[in-house]
Order: sequence, then structure tokens, then C-alpha cells
Amino acid sequence: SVSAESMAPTAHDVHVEKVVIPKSDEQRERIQAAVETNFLFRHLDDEQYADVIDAMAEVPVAEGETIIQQGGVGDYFYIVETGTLDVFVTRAGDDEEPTKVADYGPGGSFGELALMYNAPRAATVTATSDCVLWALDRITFRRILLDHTARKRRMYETFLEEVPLLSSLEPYERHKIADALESVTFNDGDAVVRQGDPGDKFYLIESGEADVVKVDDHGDEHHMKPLHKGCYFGELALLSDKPRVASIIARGKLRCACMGKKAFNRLLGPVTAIMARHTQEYERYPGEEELSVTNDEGSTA
Ligand code: 1OR
Repeated sequence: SVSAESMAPTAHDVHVEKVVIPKSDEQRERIQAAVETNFLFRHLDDEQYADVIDAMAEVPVAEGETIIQQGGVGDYFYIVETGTLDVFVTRAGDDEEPTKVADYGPGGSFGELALMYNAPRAATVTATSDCVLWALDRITFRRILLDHTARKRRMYETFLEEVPLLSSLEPYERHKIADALESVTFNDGDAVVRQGDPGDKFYLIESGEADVVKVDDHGDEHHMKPLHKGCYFGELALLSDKPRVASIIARGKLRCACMGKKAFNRLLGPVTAIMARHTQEYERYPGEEELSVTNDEGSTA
């Protein structure tokens, strides 16, 4: 049952009905756990967060059930608490044959596009196991999540298109990556990652340059080819679960977009093979000469 409670007048005296779906403490805890790993919620202030939790509706779904039908009207945005789902797209000229384009597990989210752009549903989403989903209505989504999400996707769009590593991805996959990115800036000489530290973040260089410094077993420092805009680093520790193998040091002002390990695993799956291939170049460690590594896809110095 959905009840609405009136919101206190704002500075502009706009009257908005807040959606409040009563729920138990246990349900609230489960929502919190489900959204904790979802970056769309990370920037919310306490009141926005409380409003989102209030508005969410628990949706149990049976295996095989279709939650969203391509071409349909967008009503809800969904977060996956448990279970798995497949995403299918039917393109014109495909003989109406749906193609699987993505899948989701716990912590994943979908159904935002139709709400963001007032567009028909772009894909069909079907449960491949019994699921528990949390649904957020269109009005609350637009009131609380739309601005930030749209701004971030716009902000990173051009940059991500120019990152060689990500060029093989669908535009939609880059949008999901944009959702997960946070920008961080460093000053000359700052260490972004330190050799030997455990790694939990992945970085893309938005602007500036960084030195790659590796200290070998004899204590000798090796400087590798500096990294520039569009390069990535920090993937190795995430791919291998090993400590950082080199330090990355800002050369002048450096701005990076970074994402955590969970997002990395969830969103960069399609390019891990490319990254793994480049890893082999790090291993060619040429005694006297500096190891020169360019991590642009395709161009290795
Ligand atoms: P929606 O509101 O349009 C369907 O409802 C949802 O499926 C959509 O929001 C996205 O959240 C999700 N293209 C479009 N929508 C996708 C895609 C997708 N994948 C998941 N959704 N593509 C797959 C990219 C790997 C592009 C296919 C050409």
C-alpha cells in the first residue's frame, strides 16, 4: 500500500507529495545493504536518503518473470537485493530475435533510462532466478536521483569516449561506468598509489601526467614511461588481488576518475581481457633499460 505525506513547503513553496511505503526495520536494513554498493545513492544527504528508503517497494519476482518489457512505459527504477536477471534487446531488422546484452546480480540496478529521458523501455529484463528487487517510483527517482545521475553521465561522456581501453564498449556501458566514477585531484609529487599497498581502486587519468616508479629488490628505482590523459592504472592489484607493484606519482596537477573494486568487477568485465593482455608487458622487466609501458590499447612503446 502506498500512502503519501505532504512535504513541508520549500523555499519556493512547491508542494510535493512524498511517497511513503511503510516498512519494517528489517526491510530498511535490507534496502540499506542493497544500495550500499550502488553509487547512485552515494551522494545523497540524510534527508534524500531517508526519502528514497521510504519510497522503495519490495518486489519479489519468480524465476522466468519479466519485470520490464522493451517498448513499455517507464514506471519504476529497480535495485537487485538477491537473485539474477538477464537483459535482452530486440533491434529492428533482427527478425524480432531478442539478443542478451547484459545481466545483473545483487547490488545491480536497472530501469533508469526510461525515467531519465521520458523514453520507452530500451530493453527487456527477465529474472533468471527468484529475486528480491526494490522498486523506486518515477517521481521519487526524478526528484532525488535524476539531476546528479544525468550530470555525471554528461560530465564523463566525452572523456570516456576518448579512453582507448573503453572504446569497444557500448555507449550504455560507459554511462554505467560514469555513474561509478568519482574525480580526485592530486598535486605535484603526491602518491596516488604506493608500491606494496593493498589495492582497492582503479584510476583513469582525466588530465595531467603521472610517473610510474618501481623499486626493485635491490632498492633501485625504475621510472617507466609517464602516463597521460586516457591512460589507466591500478587495475593490477584488483585483477590479481596482490599489493600494488609500482607507485604512481603526480607530475604537476593530476586529475583522475576512480572507481572501487566492486564497481570495477561489475562494470569492467568486458575489458578485463584487454587489461590482462597489457599486464604481460609490465612483466617484461628489462634489467638496465627502463621498462616502458604505454597502456593505451594498441600502442606499446
Ligand atoms: P530502461 O528504463 O530503458 C530497460 O528499461 C533497462 O535495461 C534500461 O533502462 C537499462 O537500465 C537496462 N541498452 C539499454 N538499456 C540497457 C542496456 C542496453 N543494458 C541494460 N539496460 N545495452 C546493453 C549494453 C551492454 C545496449 C544494447 C544495444
